[in-house]
Amino acid sequence: SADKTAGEMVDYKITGIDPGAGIMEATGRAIEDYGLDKWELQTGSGAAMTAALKKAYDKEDPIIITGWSPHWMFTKYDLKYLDDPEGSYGGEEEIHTIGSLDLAKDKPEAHQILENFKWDEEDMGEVMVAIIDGEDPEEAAQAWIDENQDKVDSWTEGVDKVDGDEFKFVYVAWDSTVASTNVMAKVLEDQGYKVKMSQVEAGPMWTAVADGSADALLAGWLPVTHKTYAEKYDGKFEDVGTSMTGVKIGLTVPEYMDIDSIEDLKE
Ligand code: PBE
Repeated sequence: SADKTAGEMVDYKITGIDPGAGIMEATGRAIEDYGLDKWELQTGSGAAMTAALKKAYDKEDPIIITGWSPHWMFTKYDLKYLDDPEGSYGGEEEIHTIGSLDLAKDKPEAHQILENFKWDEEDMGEVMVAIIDGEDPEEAAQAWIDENQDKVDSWTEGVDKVDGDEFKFVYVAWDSTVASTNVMAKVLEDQGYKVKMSQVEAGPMWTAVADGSADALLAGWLPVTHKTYAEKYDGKFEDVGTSMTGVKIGLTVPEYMDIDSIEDLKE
């Protein structure tokens, strides 16, 4: 009812994702920064979170989730970020491509393509929405490439083809990362690489690139989201390039909820 506080409406529960995600660390920080002592951040997965969101949204029930953009959830539902006056979630984030220290020397062609790789929220959104609408990730990636050959050509222009060299991506099953990794896997395959994609958790993703057991990851969210990982492995990876700017993380609620700021959770 209208006189309940946000906390009472959602049982003081924030629906989170996998524990290694940077947004989980940022949410722990928000709980401290805003003095949300009664609140609990629940861990799960991106898929479990969007399932909970759908269930709540269909009934106009209250829910508070850990959201990020680009994400298809902002296309499918009317959602808003809660204001973050304390800056617990940083501001504008960027998505960086992180390579192993040997990448430039061992696989210069892939390194050049990854350095050139830049796209925008709309591009990634097309791939993400196709996947959530039921298309196989590989097919969704191929369809996007077919329709955006100019953009792909600008990444590969002047780069020599290779002959079956192996290339290993590590990625986490975040919908945004599934989209980018599938697209770049296809691009590198077209260049002649034999590409392997290993799905892991966030910590092991950074570890694999830092110890050289993987060549690259496409989901280095900086400067805030993955700051802890970037500092932990400082000097053990190459920041190859920025694939997208103006991305964001934060607490997210349906528009029909009558709160606007993380400060409103204190009541
Ligand atoms: N995310 C998507 C990740 C980075 C990419 C926002 C869920 C995270 O929080 O670590």
